[in-house]
This record gives sequence, structure tokens and C-alpha cells, in this order.
Amino acid sequence: MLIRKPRSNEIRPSEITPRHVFENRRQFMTGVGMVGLGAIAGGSLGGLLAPETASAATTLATIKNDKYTLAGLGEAAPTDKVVASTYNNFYEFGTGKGDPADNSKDFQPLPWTVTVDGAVENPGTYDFDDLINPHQLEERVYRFRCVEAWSMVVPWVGISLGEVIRRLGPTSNAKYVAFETLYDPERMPGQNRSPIPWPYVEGLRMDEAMHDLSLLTVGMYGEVLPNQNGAPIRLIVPWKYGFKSIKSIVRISFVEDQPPCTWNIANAREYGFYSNVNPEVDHPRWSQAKERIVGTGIFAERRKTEMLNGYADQVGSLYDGMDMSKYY
Ligand SMILES: Nc1nc2c(c(=O)[nH]1)N[C@H]1C(S)=C(S)[C@@H](COP(=O)(O)O)O[C@H]1N2
Ligand SMILES: [Mo]
Repeated sequence: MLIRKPRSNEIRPSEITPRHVFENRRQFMTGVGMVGLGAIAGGSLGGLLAPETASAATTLATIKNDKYTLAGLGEAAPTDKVVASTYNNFYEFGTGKGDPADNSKDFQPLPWTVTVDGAVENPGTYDFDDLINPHQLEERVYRFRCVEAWSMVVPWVGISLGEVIRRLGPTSNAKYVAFETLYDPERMPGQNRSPIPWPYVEGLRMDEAMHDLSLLTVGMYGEVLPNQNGAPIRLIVPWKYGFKSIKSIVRISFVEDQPPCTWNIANAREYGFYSNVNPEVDHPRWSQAKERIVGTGIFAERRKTEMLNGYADQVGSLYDGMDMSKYY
């Protein structure tokens, strides 16, 4: 499918349409079903996020995906929004949990482009607006489990990664998808130090990337993604440890060989390519059997970590016959 390259002088409908009209139209579109990624009739996410309008319109219209809900996780409430946006790992803005929120305040995510290359029919540099159709945004509540043995429950907003990949058209040589974060030390001050090599890179096997659970994420709690959570576009792969969910993506490459991943480069013994959440395979320095629920206080009871973070029914078959302790 053709991905539309906008002319630079084109006025985007969301820039001229009042938000309530835009959102009503969006609701109408929901009833009709999915629309094509390129053929957007009205509205663009970038328009909503543009500096002139951002303060007035950071709320995103979403389709609530009823497969991935709070109830489905057995939860009554998500993690507090303030907690989820002030307790972060985003080394590009510092290694402390509060650093990303403190040091990303002035980061301007837009304009933003994502370069698509490798074994793919539609390579190119895409404007954020051409990759993400605002009419397809879904809200999905996922449990999110960091390798450091803490977890959160977050209502993410995004679009199925597989949906986007299908339109980009990987060729039969594409066995893996590699992702890369922006490298710009002036805008990401943590990159002036090297606790890990830059740019941050990650990857998935093609079947993992195509799985419905893999979410190309642009928002959370019904609003655009805060800078510290990986604006404007990041990955969420809920059955894997959090570090697979790479933030602020500028490149998507379709490749034949297993791509390098930042934490694996930094410490291969501790962090593997797969990094599937697994209570039975301990990290060399700590147990993965339980997790602390972020925001519940240090004396709160720990939760038992579930196989594949509770998504085993959905993704377990991806690893049939694979020794998960060898391929950790
Ligand atoms: N580019 C980049 N992506 C990243 C990281 C990072 O440091 N840089 N940290 C990872 C880790 S370890 C985790 S647990 C999650 C944290 O996501 P959150 O801050 O939105 O909870 O982001 C992941 N993605
Ligand atoms: Mo993490």
C-alpha cells in the first residue's frame, strides 16, 4: 500500500479543524472500521502535537481495545499517571529514575521522521504523520515489567506494529526488525556520557514484531506520550522485559540477521536478545520470581511474576521447542 508523502505546503486537516469536530469525525470513523495508513481523510497526529496546538489538544481519541483491558489483567486501577511519568528508565536523559522527567522538559519531539530501510518494499524517510494514522489509535492496558523486578499497569495508546509493518512491505529476506533511538547529544544530554553505547538499539524477530501485542506507541493515559516516556514514538512489547521497549524511534530496519541490542552489547551475560519475562530464569544478580509494583510503597507485598508477563496464552507458541533459559 502506498504511503502518502505530504507536500510541504499542505495544510493538515487537524490544524484547521476544531478539536470537537475532529473527534466526532474520529468516532464516526471507528464505526466504519480501519482506514488505510496513507489515505487519511481528516486529521494528523503531528497536527495535534504541533507546538501551537499541543497545549489545547494533547488528548487523543482512541478505540478502546477490549482484548487488553484492566479487567483482563485482574486490576481495578492502572498505575498512577504521575508515577508512570516520573519513575522512568531513559538513559538518554540521565540514569536516575527521576532524571528523564527532569531533563526532557525542553525536548521538542516534533517534527519527527522515521527512516525505514533494509529488506522492505517501501523504504524511505517518513514523517511521523505518515506512519501513524490517528484514526487507528487504540488504547490497550498492558502490564509492563522491567528487568529490575518492578512492574506497572499502563493504558498505552498506539497502533499495532504489525499493521504498520504490513504496509511497509517487508520482503522474504526480512527475518528480524531492528529499531534505533535518536542520537542527538544536544537534545538528549545523557548521551554526553556513556553508561551504554549510543544510539540505543533494539530488535525483534519478525514473528514477534508481527504479533498483535506489539504496539507502536504514541500515547498513554489518553494523552500524547510525555517526553520522558519516549515521545513521540516508542515500542511496547509487554511480554518482554522493559528494555526491549525502545523509546524515541528514528529508524526501523528490516534485516536478515539477528540485530544488535544495547543491553546485550553492554552485558551479554546478563541481557539476551529475547529477554522474555520468565520467573524461572533469574538474572545473574537477582531473582525474577517476584516484582515490586511501582507506586505501592516499599513495604507492599510483591507480586508473583507470571510466565511471559501473563501473556503466555497469546505468545507462548512463538517459543515452542525453544530452550528459554538458553535463549534468555
Ligand atoms: N532509548 C531508550 N529506550 C528505552 C530505555 C532507554 O534508556 N533508552 N530504557 C528501557 C527500559 S530499561 C525500560 S524499563 C523502559 C521504561 O519505560 P518507561 O519509562 O516508559 O516506564 O524503557 C526502555 N526503553
Ligand atoms: Mo528496564
